[in-house]
Amino acid sequence: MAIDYADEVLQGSPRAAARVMSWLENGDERAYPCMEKLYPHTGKSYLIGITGSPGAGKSTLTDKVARAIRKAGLTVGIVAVDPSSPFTGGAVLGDRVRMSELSLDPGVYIRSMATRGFLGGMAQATNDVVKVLDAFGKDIIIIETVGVGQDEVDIIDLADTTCLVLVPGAGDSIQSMKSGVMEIADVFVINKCDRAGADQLASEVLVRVEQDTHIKERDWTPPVVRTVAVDDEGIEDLWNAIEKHRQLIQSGETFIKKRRERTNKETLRMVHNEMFRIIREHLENSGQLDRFVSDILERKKDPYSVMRQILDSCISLPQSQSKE
Ligand SMILES: Nc1nc2c(ncn2[C@@H]2O[C@H](COP(=O)(O)OP(=O)(O)OP(=O)(O)O)[C@@H](O)[C@H]2O)c(=O)[nH]1
Ligand SMILES: [Mg+2]
Repeated sequence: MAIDYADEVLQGSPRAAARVMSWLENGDERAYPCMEKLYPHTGKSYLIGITGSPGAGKSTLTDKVARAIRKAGLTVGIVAVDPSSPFTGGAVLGDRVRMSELSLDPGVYIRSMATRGFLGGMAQATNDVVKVLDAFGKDIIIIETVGVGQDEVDIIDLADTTCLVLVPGAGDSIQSMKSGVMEIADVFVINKCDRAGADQLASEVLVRVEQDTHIKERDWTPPVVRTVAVDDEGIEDLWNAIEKHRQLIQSGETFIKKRRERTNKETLRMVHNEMFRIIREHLENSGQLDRFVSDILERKKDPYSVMRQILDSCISLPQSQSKE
């Protein structure tokens, strides 16, 4: 009899979890029935995003925070998205975490994801992998991602608490930061506080947080936590800050609202991805795409009406709706 991988995941098999995650990453359709079965068992994990520039110390922090979480008696899943940065030349595929003794702890599950090759995009793939870990029963899931000012920022939509890691003297000055980046942080982490300029950076961030607090009313003022991740300094403070945020948002409306927004986006994104995949496959396999492209190049047709024609032949929505 065929193995029911979803059942195995629910029973705590790390091998089954790995299998399902690989299917997800490879766009293997066997993942779908599994995910359908796993979905009712998701929504229990708390998601922490750790984001920041390449080499900011995200993996080191992830490793240390995961230990703090284990000390608190909770289990943890770690998803490292694009952890290998050409800038640091350092940890490849989460090695920094994987090499530590954490990886021997059955209460910890580590998954690295390369950023290329996902049909539905990185955000979707990460989302899916997080779901598997959620169904797998991990209390807390940490998502490490290089997300500052890049497309991956939407990964931040995933997290319940987002920690933005900044480093003194690394060009992380607040002025140079792209708009919108500061706003994503629920907790600011000034890492590498053993370096010069930490005080200045911390006060710049504080000033900025103050300003924001004046502009918009909010029930949470992002704290600024200082760490030296390599020396395990400030990790307790960071974990406490995350816990505080978790308590606040889990007790309020924000949590429900955030999760609703996330589910909304997720549903639309999945429809978008799947629809695109189906249409593209059809156009390519039937040779229609080639013909369209030739016609467009020869100016017999234009891409605008081709797009309409393709959509009209694919979906027969009422006219008023398809025009929206
Ligand atoms: N001096 C100092 N170095 C640190 C600190 N935290 C991390 N590092 C070092 O910074 C380098 C990058 O650390 P990582 O944890 O791999 O950083 P990262 O943000 O995960 O890097 P990418 O995933 O490649 O973007 C490593 O050499 C770490 O040892 C710190 O607090 N102080
Ligand atoms: Mg890393």
